[in-house]
Amino acid sequence: MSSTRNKLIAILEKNQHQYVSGQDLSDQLQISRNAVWKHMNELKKDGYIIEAKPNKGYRIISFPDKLSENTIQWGLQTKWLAKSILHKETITSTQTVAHELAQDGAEEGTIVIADEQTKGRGRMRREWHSTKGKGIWMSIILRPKILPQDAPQITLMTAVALAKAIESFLQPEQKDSLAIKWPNDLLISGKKIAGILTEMQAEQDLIQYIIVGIGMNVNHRAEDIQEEIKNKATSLAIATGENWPIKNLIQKVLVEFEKTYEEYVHNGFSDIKAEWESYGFKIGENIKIRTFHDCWEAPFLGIAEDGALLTKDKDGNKTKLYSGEIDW
Ligand code: BT5
Repeated sequence: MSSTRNKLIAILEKNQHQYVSGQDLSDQLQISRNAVWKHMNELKKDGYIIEAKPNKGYRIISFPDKLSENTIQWGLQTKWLAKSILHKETITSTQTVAHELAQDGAEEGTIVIADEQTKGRGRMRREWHSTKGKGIWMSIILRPKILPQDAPQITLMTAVALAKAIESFLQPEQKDSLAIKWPNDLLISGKKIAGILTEMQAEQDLIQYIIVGIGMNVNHRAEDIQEEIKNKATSLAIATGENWPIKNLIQKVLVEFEKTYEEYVHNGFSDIKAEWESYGFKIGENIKIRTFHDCWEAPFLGIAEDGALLTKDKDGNKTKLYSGEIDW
């Protein structure tokens, strides 16, 4: 990715309603006018619509809807995350491809993102619907120095980052509708808009890598949501009545993810726990809990210092749950 091009986009974005002369651009970017022209052509290939008027200069008419490595990276305010991006229009599962890249030594912060997945998956091999161009289907490669048993905290940390990113686009009166459902779902008005899948490759006490998969329903209309999940799933567009700028949302997700992940790696889980609980769905209420073998109703008391769900067992004794589901 060219940092010159990144600066060029920033200048055009700042001057959206006026022309910027080729000379001005060439001075600001310290490149020849011919080089400015070449960069403009590259931008056009990526879907930017740019007007060029003799004696006036350049003006951006519209930004591309389509995603590409370039459009995600331009204007992205992260330090290390997504410096390496693999974007595909169609992919089986971004998780599967991210595993392959990680095994081949891809560095921490590499992301795999697609417009559509043909074999998107949730936990326990459940299917994850990934409608083309409507959502964020992305996997992040991480190499944290934490113990393998702490890896589930990465799911909770990711949920906090996603909640913050989404919240920054919501109107004040919409913010209360957003919640994190333990352990890996984001809900809006009680319906699922995002799911997180954290997968790990580890040897004894050493994590080789973690892949965090993020699936988020963004611009689905009601008819884009599959029949079998309609009663439980929605999209940001359906919930808010507006189309969302997917590229900007991806960039915000990446920025919040980087911040929250650094906070977690440096300070541990305790700060994240408080933030998580501020979004926690049904804390203090009775919930239906399902584990592999069992199903019961008990109060949701919050999450523990290590991220486990705090509740009561069937005999009313306080207990910690590390895996399972909450029905809602
Ligand atoms: C999850 O699993 O919620 C994790 C989903 C992770 C998806 C991402 S997309 C990028 C990356 N690549 C992948 O292949 N996966 C990751 P779980 O908690 O098991 O929930 C799965 C259940 O959610 C399904 O059984 C359906 O009931 C429901 N579901 C499927 N697709 C959905 C969607 N698009 N929106 C809301 N709910 C959905």
